[in-house]
Amino acid sequence: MRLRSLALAATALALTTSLAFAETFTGKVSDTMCGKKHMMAGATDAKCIDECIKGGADYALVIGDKVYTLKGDKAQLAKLAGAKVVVDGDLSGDTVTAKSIKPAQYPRRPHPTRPSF
Ligand SMILES: [Cu+2]
Repeated sequence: MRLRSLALAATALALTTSLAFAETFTGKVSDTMCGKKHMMAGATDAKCIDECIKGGADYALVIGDKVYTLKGDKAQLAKLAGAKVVVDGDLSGDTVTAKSIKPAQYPRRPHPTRPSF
């Protein structure tokens, strides 16, 4: 009986843990100063983001029309400035706290169909 309730408790715990999930967000790395559009004349998006961060802005994740503040590894974000990324993290209000960030990949082609024997 005791073993059984332990197993149940473990299952319940596993369920709760998987419910406290990280969401996946796909968007473009920007900064909170510029948001969707970078205004710095003659500079690339990455350069503009770099300057804005130096000027005190936070990194931002632009998803469609929405601009979220993006908290994460700044060194990594600096490399991905202006790039399309896939972020695993938590959304709270307008802030995405990243657990992992990776460059977005183009959709994979379906596997070529193999002849069946
Ligand atoms: Cu900027």
